[in-house]
Amino acid sequence: MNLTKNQFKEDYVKRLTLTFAQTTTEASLEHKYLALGKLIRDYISESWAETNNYYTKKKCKQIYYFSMEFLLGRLLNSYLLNLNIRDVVKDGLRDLGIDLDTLLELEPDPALGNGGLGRLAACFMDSLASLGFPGHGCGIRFKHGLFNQKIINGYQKELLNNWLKEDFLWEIKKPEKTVTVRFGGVVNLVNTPNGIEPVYSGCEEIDAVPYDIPILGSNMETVNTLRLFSAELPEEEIDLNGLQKGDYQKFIDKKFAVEAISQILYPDDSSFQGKLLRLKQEYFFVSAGLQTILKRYKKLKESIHKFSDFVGIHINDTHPAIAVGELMRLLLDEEGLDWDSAWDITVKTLAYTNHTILAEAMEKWPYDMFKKTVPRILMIIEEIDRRFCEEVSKKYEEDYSKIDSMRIIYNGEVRMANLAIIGSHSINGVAKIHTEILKNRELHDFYLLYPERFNNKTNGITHRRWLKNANPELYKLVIEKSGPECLNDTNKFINFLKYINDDNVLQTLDKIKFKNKEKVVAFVKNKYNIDINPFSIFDVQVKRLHGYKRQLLNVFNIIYLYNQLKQNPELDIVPRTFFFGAKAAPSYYLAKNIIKLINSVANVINNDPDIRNKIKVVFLENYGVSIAELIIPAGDVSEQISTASKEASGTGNMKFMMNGAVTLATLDGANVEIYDEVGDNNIVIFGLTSQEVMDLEKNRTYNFRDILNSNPDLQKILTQLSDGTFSENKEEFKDILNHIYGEGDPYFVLKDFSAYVEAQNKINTLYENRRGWLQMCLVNIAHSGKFSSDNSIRKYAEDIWHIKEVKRGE
Ligand code: 26V
Repeated sequence: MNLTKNQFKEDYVKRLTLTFAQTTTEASLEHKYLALGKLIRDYISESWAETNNYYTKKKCKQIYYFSMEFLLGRLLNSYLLNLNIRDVVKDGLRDLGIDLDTLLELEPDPALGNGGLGRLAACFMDSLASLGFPGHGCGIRFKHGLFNQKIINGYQKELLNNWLKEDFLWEIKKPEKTVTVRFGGVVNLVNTPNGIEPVYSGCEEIDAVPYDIPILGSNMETVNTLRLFSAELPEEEIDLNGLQKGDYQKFIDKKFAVEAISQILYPDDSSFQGKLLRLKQEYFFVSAGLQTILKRYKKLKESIHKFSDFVGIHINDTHPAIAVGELMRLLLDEEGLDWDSAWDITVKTLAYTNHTILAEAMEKWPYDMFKKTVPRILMIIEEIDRRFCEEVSKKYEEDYSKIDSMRIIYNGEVRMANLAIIGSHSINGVAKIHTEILKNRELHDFYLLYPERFNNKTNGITHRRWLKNANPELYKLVIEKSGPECLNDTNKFINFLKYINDDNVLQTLDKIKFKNKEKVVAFVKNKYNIDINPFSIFDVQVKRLHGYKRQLLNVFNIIYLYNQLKQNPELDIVPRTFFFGAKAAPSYYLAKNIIKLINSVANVINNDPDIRNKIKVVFLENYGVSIAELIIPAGDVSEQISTASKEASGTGNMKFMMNGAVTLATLDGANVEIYDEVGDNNIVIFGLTSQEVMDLEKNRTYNFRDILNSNPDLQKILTQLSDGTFSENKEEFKDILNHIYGEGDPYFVLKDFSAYVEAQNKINTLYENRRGWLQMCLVNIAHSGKFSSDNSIRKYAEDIWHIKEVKRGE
């Protein structure tokens, strides 16, 4: 937008006085922040209304991205950047004696997601709006997001996240757009003059109240909407009679049970537990979202049969897969369509992305729970299942194993992935290798049945948040050197390659990285009172803590290095700081035990004078989007070391690459594609391939003892886990030891250990050649544009959603 400094100052001072009746000198920092936020909200509002009106007027096909999680991160700086007024605002505030960066730090970071899946949804929202696509988000307004992590004596403690403690600046409540969601009760199908109709009795009705957040595009034109629903007790349900009799407890219990639905985000993204509240959350937002979409559609006055020409709905993993049943219900029961027409519309409207192949994360609801909670939806799913079995048995005659593998209801469970696949016209994986595994192994039978539905859409990240916002100096350099065409097309980052031999550019890269590292040094000193060396290699593994991500492999190498340095303090290595950031699901004992190990190892190493500061270990508490924005720009080595075949894509890998780190990786997920882009000389690859992993798993031929018996270094490390080296309590690391000795090292940590140590040595050698290293960084940055979520979204738009960019005024 066009805004002069003086205009901004005038607007700002006015906003501050009108809202808080204070001048800039009297106002508290909090009020200064709030006034700025409110002003920016004003700037956005007009375009927001215009965008919506335009979409309706032009009857644009609109996409709704249904996701249980949106991990947005702070929004104020993104808004300023996308409005293109950040510099003006910064200067204007400075004139008024206010520091913008201090205000930015006051914004709460809404943590409405667990990890990669939720962050991807947020990146996609940004790209949709920035490219001018009509695409919105739909989810839950959790009162409490992902827990805040505290580390106490090396153990993770979970504290309640309370991001709504102060008003959230960016949401607008829309009570008039409330819809009702129905749970439980009994449904009977009765014959009426209008055909068969469901008659409900004894159900619970809940209000789904929308809160809208504007998603502002960098094109300074599009403002899409993220609509999050909050669960409330309908006013009619408040039993005045009961209240008059003084029966407050009943009322309070009821209110509590209803509001529970949007109280808190489930913090476990690693194991499915079949909890009733979770099922209610899923149906709650899906039903609310679909009802809202249908209401909007009615305003277009188009035939319901054309629904999928105007609406596309995307299912982010299986969490919203119940949409298949709910959309059928709305079309059959509310719109009065016949089964075949309803089914045709449903399949044409829905598309599904798979984000994991881990068996323990698959959503399979107990039949009885499902029936009790959403009886009408179960009836419909049973009919979908019956028809599906009929279709498959015609095709494959009596091949029951095929039918069993694909049908929805099986063994007393409702399998949500099967439901999503059968009810969607498109099924995609999130990296090439992941999609191949889905087609050839995990979903092979479905692939044979519906080959045309399967496609790959490699994940991406928004360079606006992960470069422009998090690493502004590097962004400036890339744009300055690679040309303004990069602004709208990150694929042009490749022009940066021209500077591979330009010492000035290489030096500038070095300086920018160093400054970013200094910021981290100051942060770590201030927060943990640990001194770290900005000249050391910053080796970073930040992601959820999970067995398959193998933080344990990283720690084992650190212990190995420690042992080496103890034996030979003269050992010539480049000083290294190992950073970890990771939250463990509260009930994931192994993961929590690994966190304790990292902290115990850190404690020993950081305080051992023999080590002479050659290595340090830092655990960054409460890893989330904000910490990511600090540490990723400072990373030299990006640890992407999952057991091959297990990480669907990974997106942290792309963020580090874009910020000029060298990836140390297995050939898993999108690492494979990063490798294909930068070539063998600009990435360090090690370890089992996914085929090898899958073969070992299939043949059950892996025996960790074979490795252990032939590797004294590993034997020593494992012994040290129970001999008092890292904890006085010799039982301290029993979950880890059981993971190896009891479970047999399911993620092949021991098997890949030697290869990893070798790869780490290679990193050390490569880093010693400063110029060579900087050239690798440059190559990585230049190729990173390929992994912008703008590219991913363009492909979703073209292949799956069939939508076009909208330019107002055309
Ligand atoms: C799973 C579950 C399962 C049990 C109930 C709660 C819950 C909540 C979240 C999840 C998400 C698991 C799937 C997931 O996060 N996948 C990640 O998706 C990223 C984006 O595609 C991808 O980069 C990561 O590799 C993949 O692990």
